[in-house]
Amino acid sequence: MTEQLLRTAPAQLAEWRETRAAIAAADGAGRDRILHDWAQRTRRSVVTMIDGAQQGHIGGDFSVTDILTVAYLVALRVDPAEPRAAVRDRFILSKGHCAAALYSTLAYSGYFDPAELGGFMKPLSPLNGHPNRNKVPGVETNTGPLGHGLPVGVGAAIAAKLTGDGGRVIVVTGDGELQEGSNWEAFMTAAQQKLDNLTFVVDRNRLQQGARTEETNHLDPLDEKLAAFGWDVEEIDGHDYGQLAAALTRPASGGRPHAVIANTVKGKGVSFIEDRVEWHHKVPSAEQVRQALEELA
Ligand SMILES: Cc1ncc(C[n+]2csc(CCOP(=O)(O)OP(=O)(O)O)c2C)c(N)n1
Ligand SMILES: [Mg+2]
Repeated sequence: MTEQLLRTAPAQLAEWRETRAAIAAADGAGRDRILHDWAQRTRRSVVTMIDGAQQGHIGGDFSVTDILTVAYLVALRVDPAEPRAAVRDRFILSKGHCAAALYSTLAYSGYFDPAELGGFMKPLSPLNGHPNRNKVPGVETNTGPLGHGLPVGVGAAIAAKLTGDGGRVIVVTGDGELQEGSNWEAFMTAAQQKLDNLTFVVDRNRLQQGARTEETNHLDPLDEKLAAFGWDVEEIDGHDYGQLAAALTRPASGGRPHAVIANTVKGKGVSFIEDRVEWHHKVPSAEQVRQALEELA
């Protein structure tokens, strides 16, 4: 393995641990407030990173931010001080074009110093446009070419079953990404292998690159298709922290893998970016950066 350029950030790690403990101790409204504040900071970070790099995928970053937030602050049993601990849950962001949201989440969880986020997509920065497990601690597998995260997650879930270490795997794909046939092979294999330690979340924002999913490949009825493939399926509001927390911590059930259709808004949180196809990878102007940061304050 290549030597990691990024190291654990102790102060940030302490903040993440305190925040997780505060969430665990809070009532529903208190938990939602903490998670919302964390997610909005992530979104502001994404805006700043994309502004600095003058490239990125802001719409998909914003739709997946709440999912990432609940995964790392509530669901995953991980230790950012030991990203390669032998026993750990694994999170795979298959829609790797949304690296800015993942990097921000990892940095604010203490995997590395948030100051590094300023290097996003700059020459020699480990924070490439797509996540690389050999460069960024916390990244479990390289993604970017769509359709690979779920098959890798199936393999990780099989490995956890073989070792019996109790590890769980969460994979997030885009909805346009489900046009990749490799996902459907993985759906079949996961059911065949009874991977009840695998949770698959689809970021169902109904937009892909350049079009609505409905115009290209409508996917519906996605719940019935996944159920027919042998999965336990639930549909949630992918911006509702309570629903996300319940879905991402649901205990293994009867040998069936778990699918979560998370209905989201691409560009969530900024009025002029929400649900607009051009914001898949449009870069905000200076004035739009100012307005976005104001709306996310
Ligand atoms: C195999 C592959 N084909 C094409 C692309 C280019 N690409 C990057 S993002 C994207 C659209 C993805 O849409 P979706 O999965 O719905 O993601 P989201 O809406 O969450 O951004 C495409 C086609 C790619 N990364 N990989
Ligand atoms: Mg989409």
